[in-house]
Amino acid sequence: MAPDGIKDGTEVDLGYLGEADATEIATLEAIERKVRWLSAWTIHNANHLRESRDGLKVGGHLASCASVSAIMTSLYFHELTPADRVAVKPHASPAFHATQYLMGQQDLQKLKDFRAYGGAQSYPSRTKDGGMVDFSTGSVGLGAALTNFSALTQDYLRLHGMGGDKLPQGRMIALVGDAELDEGNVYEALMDTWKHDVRNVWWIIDYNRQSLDGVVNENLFRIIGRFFRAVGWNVLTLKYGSKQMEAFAKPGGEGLKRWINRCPNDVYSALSFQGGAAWRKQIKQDTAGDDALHALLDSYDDAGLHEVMTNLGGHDIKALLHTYKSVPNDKPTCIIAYTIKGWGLPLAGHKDNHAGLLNPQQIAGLRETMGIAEGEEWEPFAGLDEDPNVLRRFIDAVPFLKRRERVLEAEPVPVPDALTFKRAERGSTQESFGKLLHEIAREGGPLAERIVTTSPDVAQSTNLGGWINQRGLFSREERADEFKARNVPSAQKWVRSHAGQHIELGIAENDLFLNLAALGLSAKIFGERLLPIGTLYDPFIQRGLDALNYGCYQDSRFILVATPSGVSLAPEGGAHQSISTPMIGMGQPGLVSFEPSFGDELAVILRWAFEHIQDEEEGASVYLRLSTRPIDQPERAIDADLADQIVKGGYWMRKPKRGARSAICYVGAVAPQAHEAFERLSADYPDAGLLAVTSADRLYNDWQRLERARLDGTDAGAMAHVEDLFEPLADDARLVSVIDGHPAAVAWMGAVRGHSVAPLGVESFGQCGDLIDIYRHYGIDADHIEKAARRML
Ligand SMILES: Cc1ncc(C[n+]2csc(CCOP(=O)(O)OP(=O)(O)O)c2C)c(N)n1
Ligand SMILES: [Mg+2]
Repeated sequence: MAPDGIKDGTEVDLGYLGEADATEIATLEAIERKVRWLSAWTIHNANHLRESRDGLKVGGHLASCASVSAIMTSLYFHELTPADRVAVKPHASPAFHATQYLMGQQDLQKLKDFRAYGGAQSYPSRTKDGGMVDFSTGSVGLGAALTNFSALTQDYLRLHGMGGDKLPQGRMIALVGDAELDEGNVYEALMDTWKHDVRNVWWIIDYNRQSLDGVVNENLFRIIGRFFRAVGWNVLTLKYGSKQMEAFAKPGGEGLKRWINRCPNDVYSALSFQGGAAWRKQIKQDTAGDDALHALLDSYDDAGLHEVMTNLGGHDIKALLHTYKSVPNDKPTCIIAYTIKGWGLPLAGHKDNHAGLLNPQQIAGLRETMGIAEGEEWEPFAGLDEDPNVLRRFIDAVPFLKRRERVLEAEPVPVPDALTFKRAERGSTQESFGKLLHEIAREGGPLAERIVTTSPDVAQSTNLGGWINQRGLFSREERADEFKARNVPSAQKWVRSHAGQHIELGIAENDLFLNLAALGLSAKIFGERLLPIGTLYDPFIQRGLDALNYGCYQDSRFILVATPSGVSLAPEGGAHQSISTPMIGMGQPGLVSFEPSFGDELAVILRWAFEHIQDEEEGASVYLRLSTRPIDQPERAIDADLADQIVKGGYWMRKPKRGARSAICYVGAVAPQAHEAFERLSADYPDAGLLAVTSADRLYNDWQRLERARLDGTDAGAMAHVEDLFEPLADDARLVSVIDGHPAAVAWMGAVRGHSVAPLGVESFGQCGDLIDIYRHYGIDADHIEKAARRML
């Protein structure tokens, strides 16, 4: 009978077990032992055998690895195809590296250097470990959620016909720790990707019922299972291993199954730690009078009973393979695989085992149980009965290794020499952004085709409307704009189709950043380049900051447009003001930030950004902090030199005379205040300068890169752009810096040539009012700027 896979609502039907290929199962079981051993030995080596130079503990998560050794083995050595991509739960890193080592994809030295400089990373990392890692993990909940968005990216590419036939439909698979489902971002992701009817995602939950601090709540997973079903997922619960299934079929077996199902999580964990005699005592005590069950228990010795009781489905290769086969369709699938944290190790089930290590006696004991001779600990196949040549051939033939190249490449998308838009006499950077995208959409061509925008319910209020009107909303379900169809006047055309190029999200900034992260990895994961642009309100960067950091950490490439920002949204009020985001822009690795004042500057920066996010070697993601404040726009032609300086981070709007003793350096929306103060000041001090800072981040990093080269003696006498800029100033010149944000983002400029600075900016929340009151309140109006400049002179 062909197994239907699902029984009792969600439980996987294991009635098929006799059908599995016994030789393959035995080989996979042998490999599982090596994965478990090698992760234990890697961690032991790092903690006990490597010299500690700093006295710090090294750590590693032994119990978390043993919990998933069978799941990982069944995936990598059987189930995965080259098109599948995996996010491995962070603390299973050693187990992951063991699988790669056995596959001949990881160097022994990297294992020996686990958690050391240049060694295998503590948590799987795309950028540090290399192409074998599909998705970095570390911050729990994010890796799992990223697979949903990566599946959405795959759907997007397929429905747009990108990649054609050569784009295989892989499964985006997350190997998830059960406590990761405490993270709220997980549910945000499930909701948003449900709206997009995403396909080909699997989450395999390592249901060991333990987190870091201890054993988790019994009933939690009932709720979690319901949630998955509510958002249309297949939920397969894999509870029992094949040894347990065999026991259940014997006289007394029903009673055993009943006892297991009623056993509280903490008791099961504690007994897993205590072993055979404790199981026997507890079960007998709880089932007085069930002679058949007691006879069944007594048919096992202590070791045998322990083996059966800990043979949960997630440790049973046969059961796992069948579960994968039972997945009924391409809908997202959650497999809840019961496991024991620390399975097969002396610390199995102990509530404190999260960071637990084995002592030298324990590791020696484990080595002996594994049949490994001293000195052969790193040998891939030591201690196995199977012929090493047969094992090697088996591994070389696994489907996962059919294509070894995991990091794909895509042709760069050509970017025009200049981006144009209709200049207005007055306008905000946000408006200019909308116009620029509108113009790109109108012109069409490769750049327009490869841009994909996304926004958490603020597409219109961040001026993406013009773009969306022309390019449409992406949707699996084709749908006309009902308002338009009924001739209801609206400036927005929301036509949904496969061809749409805007992915609308719910109000979930974590989802925005994860979606950007997934879209921005498209070239490397799917071999098709997308140029993602995400828009949100600047203050809500902080809402999704960890997800933003996560995207940058794996070197995903996207453009982030954050608007409105600062206090310049004045009447919108304090709760929406962003103050520290300029510091985030500077402090976030993998993200270059800009805050232009004028539309023509933005046009130059955006053009550069499209190239920069495609630059494999030197590139990064780009963050544009924009404003809704309309200001007078300069009438000028931007030549190549000025464009270059705008991209480098700053230019003299009014160049100081040589020996000038004063300069005002402004950022973004406060340009008019800086200009006004400068006009007043220069009446008395005609030498003074006015510096437009388009990117404090670029100026700072360029300067620091050179400073480091000077320290290392590797500089070639070059000057940083900011050093060049300040070169005309007198040694005792003083600067006033002004920004609609935290002043520390620019205050460092005084250190470049030893000038003193009056840093003006916003340091507190959160008044609403008109710009006149608000700028005065925070001391970033023309009067304050002028006063600060004069006081210094
Ligand atoms: C966002 C975040 N918060 C906290 C941690 C620290 N942390 C690492 S693992 C862990 C517990 C994870 O438990 P579970 O997901 O069940 O994994 P297990 O070790 O049981 O497999 C915690 C709290 C983290 N890595 N990320
Ligand atoms: Mg757990």
